[in-house]
Amino acid sequence: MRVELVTGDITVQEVDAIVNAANSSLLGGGGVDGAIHRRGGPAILDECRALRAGHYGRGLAVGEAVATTAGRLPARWVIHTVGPVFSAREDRSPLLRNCYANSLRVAAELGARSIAFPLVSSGVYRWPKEDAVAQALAVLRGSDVPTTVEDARLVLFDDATRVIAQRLL
Ligand code: AR6
Repeated sequence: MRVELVTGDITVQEVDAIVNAANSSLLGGGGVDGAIHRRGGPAILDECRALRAGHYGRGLAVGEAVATTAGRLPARWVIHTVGPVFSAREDRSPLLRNCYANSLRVAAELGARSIAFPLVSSGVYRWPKEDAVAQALAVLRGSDVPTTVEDARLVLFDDATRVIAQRLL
């Protein structure tokens, strides 16, 4: 799997699947989540509501991933995942890595060959950006997740974060 760093907005990425930094409710929020629902239109929220009415009655657990349509976005699917809220007292990094690994597994079930990830947990959930990049790359550059994905993009929202990521890559 090729790993590429990109600066910009995840909603405009022309890939098979984009990953949403969602919350357990699956019913929307700010940051990446807000941008995806705004640009993708109501079809995404409709499918999220259907998930909540079915298998995900209690919502999506931290570290798990589930797919919906991407509505009007250029991508075919949105893979929703829930990052952990950063804690200085407790190491929640295995949960953060699960977000990437489980998103790749869902991508494999869909047959997606390209995927774009935001830097999960590094916004509202306050994960320090440099470590968030390190956790993402540990999974994306590791070889233990079976997937159909050939191209993975890590989409950084600003140049400062991209510089950090470039150094780590
Ligand atoms: N494209 C790419 N990256 C973005 C974009 C965008 N359009 N917008 C923000 N970022 P966040 P979290 C960056 O807060 O920390 C929501 O309310 C941002 O600068 O979107 O996992 C959900 O509903 C940051 O580096 O996700 C949850 O309640 C990174 O994306 C909660 O926030 C992630 O920031 C999830 O918080």
